[in-house]
Amino acid sequence: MHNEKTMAKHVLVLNGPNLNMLGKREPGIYGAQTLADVEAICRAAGDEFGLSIDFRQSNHEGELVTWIQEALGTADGILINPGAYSHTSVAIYDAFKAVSLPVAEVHISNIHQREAFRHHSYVSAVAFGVICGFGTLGYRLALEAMAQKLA
Ligand code: CA2
Repeated sequence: MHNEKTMAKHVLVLNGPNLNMLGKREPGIYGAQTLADVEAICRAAGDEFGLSIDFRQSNHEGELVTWIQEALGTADGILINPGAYSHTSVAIYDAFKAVSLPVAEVHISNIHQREAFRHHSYVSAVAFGVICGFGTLGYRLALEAMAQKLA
């Protein structure tokens, strides 16, 4: 966390289950870019918008909850693509409620164009904004919005 106006704001970028598979399977839905490519997009956006980026992925709900809890006092905001936990996890919702940091939610695919079970996200209720369907560009757009939010 940075209180000085001149210091870069610190954003924790979290990716949920199976996002480590990006670029390796289902390119029709998620595109050809890998998670390493997404990290590079976030680091470039961080440089452009004056944010320092901590980029992580986990397949484990509890690990994501722990990272959200630890963000209290260490991060200024959280960008999350919660993956399938978007649609199931009250635990992640509760963690965000507990830390009350600004949250931006990103989905690579348009979840509203897909199966009905993907149409609801618990995280959306605690996010200041939600982006879906713009592919990996959504991460960059969300970081621009986060920079404005934290300015
Ligand atoms: O569109 C998104 O970003 C999602 O959060 C991706 C999740 C899905 O459960 C959400 O409904 C929408 C799944 C990520 C799985 O990514 C894969 C990538 C390549 C191959 C297999 C899975």
